[in-house]
Amino acid sequence: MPDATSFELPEFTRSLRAFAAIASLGNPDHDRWFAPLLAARTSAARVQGIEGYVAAFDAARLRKALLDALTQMATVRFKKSAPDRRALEALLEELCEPAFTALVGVENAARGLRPDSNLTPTDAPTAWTAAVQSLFDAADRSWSAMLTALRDYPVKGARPRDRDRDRGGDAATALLLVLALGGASIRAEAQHVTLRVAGVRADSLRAKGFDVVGIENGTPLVVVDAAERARMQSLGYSASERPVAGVSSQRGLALQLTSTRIYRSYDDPQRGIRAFIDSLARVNTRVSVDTVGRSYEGRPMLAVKIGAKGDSPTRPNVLFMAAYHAREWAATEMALRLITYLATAPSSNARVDSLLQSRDIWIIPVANPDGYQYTFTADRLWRKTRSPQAGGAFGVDMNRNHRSNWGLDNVGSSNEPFSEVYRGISPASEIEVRNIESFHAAHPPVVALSYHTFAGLILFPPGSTSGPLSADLPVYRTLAGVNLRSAVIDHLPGSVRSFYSPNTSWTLYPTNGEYNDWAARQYGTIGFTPEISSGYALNGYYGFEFPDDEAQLAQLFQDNLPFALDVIESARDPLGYASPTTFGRASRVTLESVSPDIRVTVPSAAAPTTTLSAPTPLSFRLDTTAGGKYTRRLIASAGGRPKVLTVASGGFTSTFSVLLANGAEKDEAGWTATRFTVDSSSVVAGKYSWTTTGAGDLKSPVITMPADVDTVSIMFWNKYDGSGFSENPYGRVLLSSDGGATFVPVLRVQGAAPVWYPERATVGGVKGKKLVVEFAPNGLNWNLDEIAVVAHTATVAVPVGNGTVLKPSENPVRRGIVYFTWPFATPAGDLQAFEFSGHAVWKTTVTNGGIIGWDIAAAGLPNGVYVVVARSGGKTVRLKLFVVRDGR
Ligand code: 0X9
Ligand code: ZN
Ligand code: CA
Repeated sequence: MPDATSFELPEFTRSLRAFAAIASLGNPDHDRWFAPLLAARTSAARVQGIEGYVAAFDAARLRKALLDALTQMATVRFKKSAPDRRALEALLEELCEPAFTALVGVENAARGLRPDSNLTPTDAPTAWTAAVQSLFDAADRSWSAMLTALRDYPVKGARPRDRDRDRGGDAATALLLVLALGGASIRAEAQHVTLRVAGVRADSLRAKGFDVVGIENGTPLVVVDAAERARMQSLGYSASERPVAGVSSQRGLALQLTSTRIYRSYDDPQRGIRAFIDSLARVNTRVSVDTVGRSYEGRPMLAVKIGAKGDSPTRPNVLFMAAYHAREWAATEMALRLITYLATAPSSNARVDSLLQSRDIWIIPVANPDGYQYTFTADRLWRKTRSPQAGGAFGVDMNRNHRSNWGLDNVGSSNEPFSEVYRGISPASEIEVRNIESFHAAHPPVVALSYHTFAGLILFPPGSTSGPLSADLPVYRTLAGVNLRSAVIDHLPGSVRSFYSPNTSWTLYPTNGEYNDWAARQYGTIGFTPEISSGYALNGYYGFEFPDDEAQLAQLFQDNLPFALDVIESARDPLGYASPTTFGRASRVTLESVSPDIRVTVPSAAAPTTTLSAPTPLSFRLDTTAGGKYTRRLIASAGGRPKVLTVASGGFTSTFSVLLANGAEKDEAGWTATRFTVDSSSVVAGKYSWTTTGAGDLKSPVITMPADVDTVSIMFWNKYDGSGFSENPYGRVLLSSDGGATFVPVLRVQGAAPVWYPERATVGGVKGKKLVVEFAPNGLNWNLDEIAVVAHTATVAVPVGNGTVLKPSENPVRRGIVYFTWPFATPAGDLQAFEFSGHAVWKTTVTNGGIIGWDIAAAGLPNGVYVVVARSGGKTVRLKLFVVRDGR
């Protein structure tokens, strides 16, 4: 604790970024600006005691010195033209507003040190020190802003390195215009712009904390404010402004920001969202309005409830949200249109009618009202909230602020307050995020959509690190679909997407503290982040600024409506849902991999009693990191590639036969590889994997399907380096069922998968067919390993045990494998089979009850009569089994 008479003066300059930036070295303006502060620091260090400190940081003197510095900057540039000089001075003063505001803070804090102050003698020095630190931070921030602006006004005769390296320059020019028009409320310097940054990869920019929002012909698009732009320049990147279709480059003018035709600001008393929703609720009995709390600046966070007013336990909850990110106006339009659609659908619309009666539906059209309003009044590309943060920064990225995986790493979010993906000082530091989390506690959603823009994606968890897949993947896939049959088809003219790519979130990029991961972990919510719209219309790139145009917004809504309705409908029984849009439906057992480990997902309820055999029982673990409210993933190490795999789960047994496997190993002949080569630098199993740099193909030999097996799965492990921002490059898997004459695509991968993970495609109707599998990249650098072609041999129902009788899957036994339902309540014991002579032919230890398979075929046993005996804790149950297999 510092006491009032003597306390240590901190360094103050240590945390300053711009102060120490390379770009500022040897810059005379830099020295002009920081000199008064450094001088104050130096003279404070020479004295002892508060009075001396306060005198050294005398606010009035510092204000004058700083203003003098600005005058000098303007004077060296406009020696002859007084109006230009005054305009530049005014601009610089605007840019330095944070510093001048912080000076007021120092002044007030100094007052607290006076003997007549009512602050305690211990608090006052702390407050004063903090105020001085804020002054340094604000000065630093101001310098960043000035650095960019001053580049547009090179000093004549100065060395070229002091000159502009990137003449984008619009921001400063626009600002002068604003100033010239007199008193417009918008400060252009504060506005974000979109830059093209050539010659650097998106992931390196992301790693440096930049807000990469797209990739255009390989060139990243980055949204920056003045300080970020300066930082970008100081790193030596060559950046140029990306014009936005249909948007004037002089949007700094208040007029252009607020005069929207379709879009609604939050606060506008006539057309604003609050006004709109209030009036809708007044005239429409299906609509009621609630607030989930207030934003930092005190705006009510409106939640529109459609249908019955209250939350009934008999109606599953559905939640829609939009505008976690302030600038994503089209997402809010989507939510508003959904409200209107549901509220006004005619009662003859039987589907909507029944959904409204049987679901509790909430829609929060603006999750971040302060930021959203700010995009109408000050900065069209503002993303975060508007709460003040350390060092004079504003706002936190709400989609980095949730309480799960918060701050996991600095790739998926930033600890730097000025960053666009700042995660906040602590988990759920933002009142808006806390309000949303409390809403979930009160009304846990079974399913949820958090609408964002733009990229044409339907993302679902997990998203914090590359590689893992949700155990509820079958449910996410049913609703969102796959690339070859997505839930959302993009019909917008000029769009660069034809469909929204449904995928696990990390295929865009990993993030942490995001909404879907949190809701899935906390409430098992099946949540999606649709990144609606592609960012391009007929007249080119619009990015976050989707055209303010009724026809196009109406089309955007129409494209996204089927998925929204499916999500509402699925809430009754997500696992059992059959989507009319994707034609997807979760199967009882989903096989994800047979090698190097066996991975299956089964319904959660059946997971504890599921058994795997290949053909003898395998021990397995539950994938506990993958979540899974509806299905769970079991992982067993196969110890080599299995030939047959049996999954006995929930009263059914499914048998899979591996028809063909290939892992690029030396002894695996029969595949034809064109521009696919073997690679030993990264493998899933064995010594090699397949690799290709974007072209060629890889074909299997002909595989004959068994005459009585209809369905086949092609499964493999892969990684690839496409981009979540575009449909290209991609890779496809094609299947021929006529021995290689013709092929149809059965799977398409795209996005960024920097680590190995398993993919699969399942195809029916191939009984007895001659199959050929082909991998065909389209510009994709693609690695493949452990490819397996697996026949879905059989699924049979097994009767449930009653405690006294051992029940087989069939008797007499006609198949190769017979399954028994463990008859005891106690899970451990053993199961044996004896020839009628009494000779034991099979024994297995049972640890976890369930369904146990006996592979008679693999054991090569003849037809005849066997006695099967189950024993557990002194109890014994016997069964006489007749084996009558064909030709034995
Ligand atoms: O970065 C985000 O929060 C979202 N994209 S946006 O352009 N609207 O900002 C995507 C988040 C999806 N989750 C992961 N990628 N993990
Ligand atoms: Zn977003
Ligand atoms: Ca291999």
